[in-house]
Amino acid sequence: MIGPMHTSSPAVADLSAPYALEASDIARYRHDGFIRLPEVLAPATLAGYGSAIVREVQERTLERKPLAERSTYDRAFLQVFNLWRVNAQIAELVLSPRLGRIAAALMGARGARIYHDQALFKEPGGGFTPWHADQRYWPLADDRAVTAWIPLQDVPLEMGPLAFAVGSQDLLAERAALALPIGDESERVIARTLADCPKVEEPFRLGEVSFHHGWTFHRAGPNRTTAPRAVMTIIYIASDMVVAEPRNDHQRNDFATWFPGLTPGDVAASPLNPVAWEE
Ligand SMILES: O=C(O)CCC(=O)C(=O)O
Repeated sequence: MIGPMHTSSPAVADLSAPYALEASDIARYRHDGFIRLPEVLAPATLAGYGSAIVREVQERTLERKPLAERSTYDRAFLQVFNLWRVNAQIAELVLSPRLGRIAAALMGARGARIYHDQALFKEPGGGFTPWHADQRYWPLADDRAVTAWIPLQDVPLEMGPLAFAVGSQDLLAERAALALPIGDESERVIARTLADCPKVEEPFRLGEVSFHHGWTFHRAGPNRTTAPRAVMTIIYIASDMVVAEPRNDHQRNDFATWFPGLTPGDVAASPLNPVAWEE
């Protein structure tokens, strides 16, 4: 593993400075289950990290089937995990105090540690991302988990920006029925069940970052442009999060992959889960 570099470049300084998160932003996140924050990262900062992420994704996705031969899930995006482990420059972004501090404040936690990162690139002509909620995949003891969705270029509507069902993290009665694996069935059932739930689907500007709760239902439209939709995501958990007994096969797989060496009841602090920010 390569650890984060400690340089004094302007990009690193940008990643250390606190973001001016307002109490009203936190209240809105808790109410809506997500928040879109403008100007979290400077375009110049993102240009450098973005090129590194694009290079790593390209190298790791050379062999792929034509879109027409893939499942709905595999048409939605190219997915590359934990680039922070293999690229010291990308580790600066993923472990950045600026993003970690926002995540901790939104979760109401003393600190934020990394669950994992994922680059999610929607290819030109790539399909929609079906409705789903992330936390059905995660063996966590409580709901203090949040994903930062970081576009590496502007994302107009025709490129498939992330869209959210407002307040859907609080649909506790519906959760069991809607917690389907991501795919055609989740798209159909969740779209039908949440038909009356307000949705937010808006373009993203470069520098804007959204944060969504683990139980917020979300999707993204297809990429109808000729350019890839390059997005980096970072999943944070509370720094004192406890690992739970897995409740399904996906959680068993996640447990083995992201919490090596831990057993249920442990604090989720394997070597793969460093703290990005703590009070
Ligand atoms: O980027 C996408 O299309 C989906 C992202 C997503 O589901 C997530 O970040 O949880």
